[in-house]
Amino acid sequence: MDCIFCAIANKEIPSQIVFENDNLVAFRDLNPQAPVHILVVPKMHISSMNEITSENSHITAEIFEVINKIAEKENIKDSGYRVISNCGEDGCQSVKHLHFHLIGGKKLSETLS
Ligand code: D5M
Repeated sequence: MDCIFCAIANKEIPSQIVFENDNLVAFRDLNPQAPVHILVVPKMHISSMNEITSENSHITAEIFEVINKIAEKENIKDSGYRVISNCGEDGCQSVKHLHFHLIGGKKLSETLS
């Protein structure tokens, strides 16, 4: 399977990793939309939010715990931030490996669509 985020998780291609543990990796987005733009992804290949199940949802829970820690480390915890996961065609998901965008470091737009 040809998956860019699996390749990042396996260190087959370089990325700016800011956090890593056995289950997940967090790295800076190649095309940052804000001063802080980090992607948090499970190391296990899960294609999208549609594939979250009772067997793997503990990893998603862990991702949100880690997002909290990264926000603190990046100094955006108090000012605020946004977490987005695009899903499927209408959601404009371009990489078919579950990922959560952590975006902050500036006042974000009020519109989500
Ligand atoms: O977002 C996919 C995101 O993945 C998009 O913001 C660019 C980012 N991206 C793609 N390739 C890389 C690499 N190699 N390093 C870091 N970031 C990357 P989506 O929600 O699927 O539209």
